[in-house]
Amino acid sequence: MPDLFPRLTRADSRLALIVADESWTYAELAGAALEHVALLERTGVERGDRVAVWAQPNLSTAAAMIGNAAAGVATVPLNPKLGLSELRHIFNDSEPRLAFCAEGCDVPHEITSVPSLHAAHAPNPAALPPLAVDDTPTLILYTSGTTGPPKGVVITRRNIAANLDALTEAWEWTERDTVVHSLPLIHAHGLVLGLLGSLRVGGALHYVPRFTPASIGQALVDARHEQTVLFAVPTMFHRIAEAAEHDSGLCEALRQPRLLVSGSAGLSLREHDHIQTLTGRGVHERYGLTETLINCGVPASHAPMPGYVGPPLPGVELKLVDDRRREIDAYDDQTIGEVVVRSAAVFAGYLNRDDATAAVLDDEGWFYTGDLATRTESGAIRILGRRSTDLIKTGGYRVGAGEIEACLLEHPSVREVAVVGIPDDDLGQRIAAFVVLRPGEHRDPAALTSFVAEHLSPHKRPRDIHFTAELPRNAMGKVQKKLLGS
Ligand code: MLC
Ligand code: AMP
Repeated sequence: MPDLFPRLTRADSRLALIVADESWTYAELAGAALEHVALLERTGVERGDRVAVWAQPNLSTAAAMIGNAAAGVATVPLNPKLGLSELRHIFNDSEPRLAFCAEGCDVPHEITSVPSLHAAHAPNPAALPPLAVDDTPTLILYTSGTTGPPKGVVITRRNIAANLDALTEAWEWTERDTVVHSLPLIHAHGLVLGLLGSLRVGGALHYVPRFTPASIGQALVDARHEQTVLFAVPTMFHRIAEAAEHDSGLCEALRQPRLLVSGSAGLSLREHDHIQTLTGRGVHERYGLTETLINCGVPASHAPMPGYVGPPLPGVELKLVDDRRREIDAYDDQTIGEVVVRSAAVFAGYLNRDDATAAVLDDEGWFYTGDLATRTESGAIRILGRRSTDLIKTGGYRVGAGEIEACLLEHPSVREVAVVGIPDDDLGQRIAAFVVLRPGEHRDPAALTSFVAEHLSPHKRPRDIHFTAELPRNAMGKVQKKLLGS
């Protein structure tokens, strides 16, 4: 029977996870996960339920997520910095039976409708029973749309296995690899690829709890006797490259990994060049979405392809379509179409949102990404932008303009607001809000920024606030966002 995490079933003494200065072997992780399974039983959590897990950088967090998966319980990972409004929405929508937080970590907010539990799992060596690769929901990943609050993307065991196996093939990823990363454990990148990916291939993950260029450099130095692979978003590569300009040790550390992999947003040609100039080696890009996991990637056997995210991964069908969803045949790297994909990794739908699912997933299983791209003669994809300007990618995080607007409209001083993404060398896009104040209110940009950071998450806060007497509107009264911030 196909098993989601074969090495946790074998449970040997191979190092599985390092978080800060603590580490567990596969056997220890399996034992801790089984302890979590027992805890679920004691608290009455059953197969098919959902359990929220505060994604604190801690070994017990990983044990809880694996334990949930083993018990047939879906994990709802929670950003430790979530604001109360967003947390309320996630809890109301996903109705978790329990919220788990690793002992010693702060739970930022208490919501009394959901029992909350702090625990530290013990690494007593054991073996996990096999986890059948089937359609059991395993993760509910909350992600933004253009309007409304974030939607819960239901990811199954089969989605995870299919995508990780495709990446394993493309990247020649094996148990000899140690992945180094510092991505939050709440999204496809850090959680599915970074954590579950390492565990599925039977390699190790060296998790860096707090991203700085120096902490990544140190992790690479610590792992210098291993074969490493570095995963990061473009903002991280940008900051690492800037720091490496004055740090030959960091340049040297960047030369070590078998692969440097960038994703979650486009890595600019300038950044590719910068890293190549500093280190003499390039970055392999891959492209995906929460709903589809990873669709394209430059194979390890191929040189990096600046500007391109590579061909579709094995098992991923990809087509480009026009505005009316008609297929475009061109392989000329010029004709632009929307990327549409079909694969075993495509999600099982949005939780409680059949309407939203139907809008992006057709009857034949094709998922409409909203991303615009061209395709070369050899099938390599070049991502050029998104259909909607209301989806902002900032620091690799997807943020909906509508969600920030709705939040700011709750602030007593705000009468009208429009949010846009402005090109930014560091963040890719930075969130900018154009605000019309109520009469008599005074301009306090810091108060508005903090309002969003506290109600939603800090990464959703506008970096620029522009006060304006009115918003540009067309004859129909619709705000013309193209006229803002350009
Ligand atoms: C600042 N802070 C505030 C604040 N202003 N807090 C409250 N109120 C305010 N007004 C605090 C923050 O809490 C944080 O605290 C600190 O300032 C810095 O926050 P930030 O500015 O938001 O972080 P930054 O340094 O810009 O982070 C950059 C980054 C981050 C690259 C580390 O953006 C990141 O981790 N990105 C990864 C996103 C990701 O994983 N995406 C994957 C999506 S999946 P403190 O305490 O932290 O200092 C996907 C699919 C695919 O896309 O293809 O992969
Ligand atoms: P998310 O839902 O956070 O996973 O965001 C998915 C979006 O990130 C995609 O729809 C793309 O717009 C963007 N994205 C991910 N990887 C890349 C990449 N390598 N190049 C360009 N855009 C990317």
